[in-house]
Amino acid sequence: MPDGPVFALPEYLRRQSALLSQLDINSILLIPTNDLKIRSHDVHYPFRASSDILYLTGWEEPKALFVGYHDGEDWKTTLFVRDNNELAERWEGRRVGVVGAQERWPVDHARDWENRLGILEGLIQTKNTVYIQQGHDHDLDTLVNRLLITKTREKTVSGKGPSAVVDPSALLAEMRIRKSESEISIMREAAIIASNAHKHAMRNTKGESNEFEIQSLIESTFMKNKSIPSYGSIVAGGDNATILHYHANQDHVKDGSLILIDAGCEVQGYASDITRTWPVGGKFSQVQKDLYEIVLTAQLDAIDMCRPGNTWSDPHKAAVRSLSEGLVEKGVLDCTIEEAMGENYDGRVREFFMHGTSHSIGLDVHDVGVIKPNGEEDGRLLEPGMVLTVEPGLYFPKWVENLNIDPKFSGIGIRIEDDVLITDGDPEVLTASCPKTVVDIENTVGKDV
Ligand SMILES: [Mn+2]
Repeated sequence: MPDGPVFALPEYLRRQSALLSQLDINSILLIPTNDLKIRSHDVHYPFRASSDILYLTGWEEPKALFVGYHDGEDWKTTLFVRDNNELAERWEGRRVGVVGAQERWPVDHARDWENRLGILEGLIQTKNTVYIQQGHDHDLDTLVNRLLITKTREKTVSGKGPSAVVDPSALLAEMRIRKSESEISIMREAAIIASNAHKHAMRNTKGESNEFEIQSLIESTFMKNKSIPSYGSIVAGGDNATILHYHANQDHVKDGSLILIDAGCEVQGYASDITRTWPVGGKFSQVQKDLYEIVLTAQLDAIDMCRPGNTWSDPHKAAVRSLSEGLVEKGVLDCTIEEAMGENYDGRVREFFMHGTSHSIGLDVHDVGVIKPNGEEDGRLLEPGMVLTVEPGLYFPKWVENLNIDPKFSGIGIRIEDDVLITDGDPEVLTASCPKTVVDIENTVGKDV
């Protein structure tokens, strides 16, 4: 049971007031955490608090609700939490409880979650607008919608009651896209643990293996460092690497094959996301090396575009251009560079690289944040404090017909992904300690020290 939230209280108070100050004082803010979900009969999926409640309060337990409202003088906050209950805690685990939340979490008041509906009904009736994230707390949604319907009618008579329901997610997303110093330091830690996990897997694989065994090397490193996977690890040998979101991880991997591992961890709520592709036998074949170098050059070119003032799509454009040049120069594609790249970065290369190059990363591995807040064609400008992935790839599935490439390339999938912090100066690659060049990889795979 935590003694308090991850960050010092003033950081949360700053975030809360940055959000609340954007709202009309005649409104109320309701941020419920995620609901518990059944996996199978009596068993739940592991609980993960909603990223927004983590962002605003650091509260990690289920059945919680953050409330902000203006009392005429100032914004006030209440956190509804499960109260202490000896019997329930003997079954399910210790709880911080109402008193603990009141004393150690960044809110004015803490209350018992069970009483939230009764306490909030009267308060909501005095407000014009309800800012709520619906879909997490069914009873709360029902209350708000009932008040909206009945009070809209009554409002015409008494002037009381809410007349609008607004989702505050976009406001939170805009705040979360820029990371604070303390968030960045946790993200560095998540990046280093994940880098070490990939290194550990490389070192401890010597020739043929199984996807699940290599997965265990990765995830045991996460666990040893008090972290968990931030998404389902992708451990894809040979042709499986051509499936973008492969997650079966059950196959044998032959010596001579490449293995593509897309796996990151979560540390105190913050994600890392790394992909490395390497030969299980420790030595790239010439064909593998040629394709790998094309992807690596594209990734380095894209990382170099991660600078303030560049647009969100500049790294992607650099990757598409670089892959096109590489594929034509190495004779993989029998066309001009222009044809490979396409006028709008949509040429033939997109047959083999069909995903985006970057996504924001933070409390969510595919983090929130509107990329085109004002409809910008090339996306918003990059700013210091933003963290994004850079992950170009090439995929030549054996089983897809009419790919129109030399069969020697088929059955190969390569992706290289790092997490990159935008700074005032050069981009900071948070996952830089994870081997990436051909030489570094060949010097690591199978070389447990
Ligand atoms: Mn990613």
